[in-house]
Formats: sequence, C-alpha cells, structure tokens
Amino acid sequence: MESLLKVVISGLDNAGKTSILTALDKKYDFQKDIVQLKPTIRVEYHKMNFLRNNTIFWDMGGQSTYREIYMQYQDVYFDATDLLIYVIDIQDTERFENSLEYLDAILTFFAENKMDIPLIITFHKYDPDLRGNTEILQNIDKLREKLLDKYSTFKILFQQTSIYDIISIVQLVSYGLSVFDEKFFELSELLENYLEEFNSQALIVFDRNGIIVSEYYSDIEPEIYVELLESIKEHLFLLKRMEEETFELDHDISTSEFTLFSYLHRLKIGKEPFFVSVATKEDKKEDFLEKFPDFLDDLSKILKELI
Ligand SMILES: Nc1nc2c(ncn2[C@@H]2O[C@H](COP(=O)(O)OP(=O)(O)OP(=O)(O)O)[C@@H](O)[C@H]2O)c(=O)[nH]1
Ligand SMILES: [Mg+2]
Repeated sequence: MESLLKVVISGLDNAGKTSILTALDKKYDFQKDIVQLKPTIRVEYHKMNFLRNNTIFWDMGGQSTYREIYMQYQDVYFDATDLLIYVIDIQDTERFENSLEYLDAILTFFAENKMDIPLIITFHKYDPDLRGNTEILQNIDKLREKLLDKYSTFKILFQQTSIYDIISIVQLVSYGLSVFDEKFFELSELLENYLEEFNSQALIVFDRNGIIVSEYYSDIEPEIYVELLESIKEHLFLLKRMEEETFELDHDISTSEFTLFSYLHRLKIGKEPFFVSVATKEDKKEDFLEKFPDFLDDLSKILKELI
C-alpha cells in the first residue's frame, strides 16, 4: 500500500516558500521562473513522489489575510500534517517577531491536538555571499536558542537555505522526508563505510526526482569544495536529462580541470531508477572503480527494502 504524506510549508509572505518548491522542481535554470513568482493565493498543492511515499506539499500563501483564514479554520489546513517546514527569511530582521508569533499559533494547534510532528525550521535567504556574516550568524543563533528553549517537546531540525545554493534546497526536503523510515540509517551507514573504502570525497544517492535519498562526505578540503559543489550540481542536471530523454549510457564520467574525478551511475531497482553520484580525487579513482560493483550490490539490497 502506498502511503500519502502531507508536508505543510509555511511562513510569512515573501519568505521564499514558493521559490523553494520551484527550485526543487526545476533544479537547474529556475532563476527565471523565480523572478516571475507572484504571492501565493491561499494554498497551492504540489505533488512529488519520494520512494514509496507520495508527498503532497501544501504551499501556504503567507499574506496576513490568508494567515487569518488558516487560523480560523485550523483543522481544515493543519489536520493530518506529517511534516511542517517553516521558512524564516533571515534577511527580514524587522519581522522575526511576527514570524515567531505565526509559528507559535501553528505549534499551539499541534500541541493542543497532541500531534507529535517533526518540524524543520529553515533560515532562508542565507545566500552564498552572506556566509560568515557575523550579524546574520548571530541572528540565526539567537533564533535557534529561543526556539529550542520554547519548544522543547518538539523534534526540531534546523537548516540554512538559499535558492542560490540548490544543494541546500535538495537537502532541506530530503532530511525532512527521511525521518519517516528507519532504513535510512542503515543506508547512511553503508555510505559511510564505502566512502572510507573508496577514499572518496562524496557519495550521494538520488531518487528519480533528484531528491537526496542519502549522502555522505569526507572532511572536505577548502580547495576542492567549490569543485565538489559544481560536480554535484552537474549531476543533478544530468540525472534530469537521463530521466527525460532515453540516455544511452547508464553512467557519465567527467574529470574537472583540477583534481576531481566525478561519476554518475544510474541503477534500476525494479522499475525505479536511482542515481549514485561519486566524487573522488583523481589519484584515488582506481580504488574506487575496483570496489564500486560491491557497493552497488549492497546498495541494491537496501534500496529494495526501501521502495
Ligand atoms: N536573496 C534571496 N531571495 C529569495 C530567496 N528565495 C526567494 N527569494 C525572493 O523572495 C521573494 C518572495 O519569494 P516567494 O517564493 O514568492 O515567497 P512566498 O513565501 O511564497 O510568499 P507568499 O506566497 O506571499 O507567502 C521573491 O522575490 C524571490 O525571488 C533566496 O534564497 N535568496
Ligand atoms: Mg508563495
């Protein structure tokens, strides 16, 4: 039996909710679509398949009129929620209090109805050029402490996202969805072990939509960090093409200008395609190529149980 997950994505107007979902959907070349976004009227529904679950994202338009409606008919909008993603615009310092009040209203509803729901709070618009900005980092810390203190009974996961960092968006959703199955821990262990055996930098398993099923990284040296991100981005783009067109080969190998050997491999479990993305240092690639078939065997066993 397939189950259906309801993911509510909420936050003030202009926080970036629809942008997040648009970026997630497109993965590449989405900037143009995001510039044209208009404020969301009431709720937009957005369906996505993730492993055996069908996921419906409820993108709740955040303008105050709509917020009032949701609060008036809380059970209509928030009943049967499986996961809440709450988006706070980290650049909109003036409205932090306002945003916390809205979150409080939603969480009060969950608490009153004894709904024990995992919650992801993302500090959004944490754009690459703001990394290391002390004021922003202090604000994030302050908000995080406040929230942890106030909502100690909730399971809260914090994230930092930006639409200019597509991997942060993919991670946001994949962490959220992976809380629903214990098999993910086994998978994560497998990746950890093989990453060590391969001596690689990154090992990621994507589903057909480019959602991360699991991932593992070694300590990444600053010099190759940018190169690694480029390799992952490139793989997101490629897997989309492999899905859309009938791509002849089941893998793609590329070597970047400098040091990284990057490899994308498609594997099918039943009818379900998965993609394995590997980035390894050029001088370690023999190790990797030799052991990769064993990894695929072990991986297939776990994925079979997941779908
Ligand atoms: N700098 C920056 N701007 C962003 C980011 N994400 C979204 N935006 C911008 O924020 C504005 C609002 O984005 P939307 O996605 O429409 O916001 P929303 O939360 O859906 O708003 P409502 O539908 O009214 O609730 C747009 O101009 C986006 O381009 C981000 O990560 N960084
Ligand atoms: Mg919107």
